[in-house]
Amino acid sequence: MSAEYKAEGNIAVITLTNPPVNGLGFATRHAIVEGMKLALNDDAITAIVITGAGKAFSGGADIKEFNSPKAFAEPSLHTVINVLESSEKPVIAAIHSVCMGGGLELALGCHYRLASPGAQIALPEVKLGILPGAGGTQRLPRVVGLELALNMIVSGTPIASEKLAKTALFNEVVEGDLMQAAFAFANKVAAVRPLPKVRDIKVDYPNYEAFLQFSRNTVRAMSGPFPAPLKCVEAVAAAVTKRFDDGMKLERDLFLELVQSTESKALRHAFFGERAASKLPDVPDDTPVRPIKSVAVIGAGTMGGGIAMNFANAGIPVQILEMKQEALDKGLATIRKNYENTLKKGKLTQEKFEQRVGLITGTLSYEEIAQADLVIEAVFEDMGVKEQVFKKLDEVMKQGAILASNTSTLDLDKIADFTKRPQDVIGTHFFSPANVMKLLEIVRGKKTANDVLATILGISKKIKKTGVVSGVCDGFIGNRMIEQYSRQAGFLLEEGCTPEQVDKAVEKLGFAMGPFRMGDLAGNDIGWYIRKRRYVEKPQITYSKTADLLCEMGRFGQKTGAGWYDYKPGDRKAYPSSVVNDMIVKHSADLGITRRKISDQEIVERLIYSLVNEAAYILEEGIATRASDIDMVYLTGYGFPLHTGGPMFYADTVGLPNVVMAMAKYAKGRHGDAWKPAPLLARLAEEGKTFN
Ligand code: 3H9
Repeated sequence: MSAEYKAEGNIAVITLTNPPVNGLGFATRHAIVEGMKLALNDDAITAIVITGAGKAFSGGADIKEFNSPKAFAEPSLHTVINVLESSEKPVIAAIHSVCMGGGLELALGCHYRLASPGAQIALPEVKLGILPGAGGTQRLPRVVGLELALNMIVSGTPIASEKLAKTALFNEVVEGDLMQAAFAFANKVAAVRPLPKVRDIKVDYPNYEAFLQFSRNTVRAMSGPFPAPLKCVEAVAAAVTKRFDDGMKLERDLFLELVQSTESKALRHAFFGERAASKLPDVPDDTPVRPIKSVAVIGAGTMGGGIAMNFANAGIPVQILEMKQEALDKGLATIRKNYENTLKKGKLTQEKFEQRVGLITGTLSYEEIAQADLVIEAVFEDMGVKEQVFKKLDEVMKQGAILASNTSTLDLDKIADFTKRPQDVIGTHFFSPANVMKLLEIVRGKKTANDVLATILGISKKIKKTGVVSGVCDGFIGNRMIEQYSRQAGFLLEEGCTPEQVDKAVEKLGFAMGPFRMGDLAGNDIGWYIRKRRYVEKPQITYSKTADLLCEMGRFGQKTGAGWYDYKPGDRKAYPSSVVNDMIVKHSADLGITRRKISDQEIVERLIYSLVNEAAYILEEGIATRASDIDMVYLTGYGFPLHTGGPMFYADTVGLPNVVMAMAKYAKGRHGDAWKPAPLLARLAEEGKTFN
């Protein structure tokens, strides 16, 4: 049973008991209906209170059931709500903590609703690419008004219950004991007949047509590739333009359409992917964690500063260590400026500004950071420099401190072995700008202790990052894959594309930025530096020389005012560059390549399938724990379009046999060796299976 029935004198109490958030799965729905039968058949019962056990009233429909027949098995959520609404005895919802989605729809089917202050009230279905499908779009406007309901449904943002106290959503917002208040209320309304039903309320909104048209225009402009927001407007509109039952039918049709859409499946995949990423099969949930009350960051550069801000934002004091006073002052001034900009934009209060700036201090002495619980090194990406830093950290840091490296490509096991405590060493690879980007790649060394991993996974949540664990390999998950993508981008230039054509093709799919605009933003010299190392270490790997030629021209990107594109002073817009395009054409001629017209489809396939193939190796080698971890890396760190669900989910959607078939075609072209399918990919394609 996922709901408990109990009679407290003349009041029946149905308590949802489906942890963690009392999702309204099949068993819970069934148990609610059974509870209602008991209450209605017992003459001694005069009213029914519905509430939730634990940390939620209800988080809504059980999303895990969405792809199974259980989602719509009877009693469906509609049936449950009908049973409540048509009950001859008053039904009162006692709401606390979380009341979302189907949970709120269930409450709206009750005759009365009481809430504790601070309860999060939302219809967040749009964030999963669907719309409230159990009457939410029809009932919420009837109690909070058309405008507020539309905002809540289109944004999915939770509102604290006390802010809705004046609306007809709640009969009371209760300061004291919720259940006691619910019993008192139940006794008060026990004899009321007829019982109030939300469906009977009329939505009153003069000039609703103008408002709805304005909403359609605004939402259409904002929703990009996602169909759900506009459908939400259509469904809410029906609450004012149609009879209740007709509005319900429209809502149902739109819900069924959206729930099948790839965009919704992708968003649901990302929802569960984000939560799965924090779990490791060999690190149990009850693994002890080390307390992190203070942090030190080595290096006050852009990366170090950004990393420090994350901790200050979470209320944790951070020391930044630099070698020279000048560099330290510059770093601290940049941080202050960043916070000042946020303050000016009104996104930070003066009090928070001062608190955060006050939490970040500077030092020139390793001895002064010795007591920090966690130290993160963000120095130059060079093994010799890392060696010096880690030997020093090993010497000065207190026992039990976690020693983390922000390396993006170097061998973490080697770094760990510079110390006598490799079990305390871990990689924390932040993405630039580190105070903005969601991804934190957590690199697990061979000797990293489980409690160190569990601590960093916990800290990543605290600083609001999506933490994804990677094993040690060159580039870890993200950069190892991006190398294959960059190689293809380079080959495409040699064969006939311009940087603009390549960028536009993937940006049309929804990428935040194509590879060349990205290179100009990050600095083309970084890749150049890495390739020079590779030319020595891995001479068997081939690269297009175009990127080297570009760097030899001094075109490092936005920071030098010129890269793959031209830039004008004070303007970040990328202008196609005739100098670069001439260089590319000449390079093709030097290689004896006849340039050809390349379709957008070929560009997209080559870029994405090169990521997917490398990812299949990564998965098979156990560098990534699961395919959805790889998707989370790309969705949160590399601007991969959310509506596609990440590279692995995208490949699953296209169909792995189709991916392999396209790869076979490209294998016949130049650098065909890059297109040999990874064994895992080949096997899954052959068996008709998917990554996720
Ligand atoms: C809906 O209602 C459709 C209807 O309109 C129509 C139907 C016909 N189902 O986020 P957390 C799990 S659609 C299943 O870390 P928090 C989650 O996976 C639904 N599982 O906790 C995780 O599991 P695990 C509309 C769910 O305290 C665990 O709970 N509702 C659901 O930070 C803890 O999650 C939503 O979209 C669910 N509905 O935040 C609400 N919700 O431990 C989505 C959570 O195995 N949920 N889980 O990894 C949330 O926004 C947050 O989870 C919530 C709690 C605020 C509730």
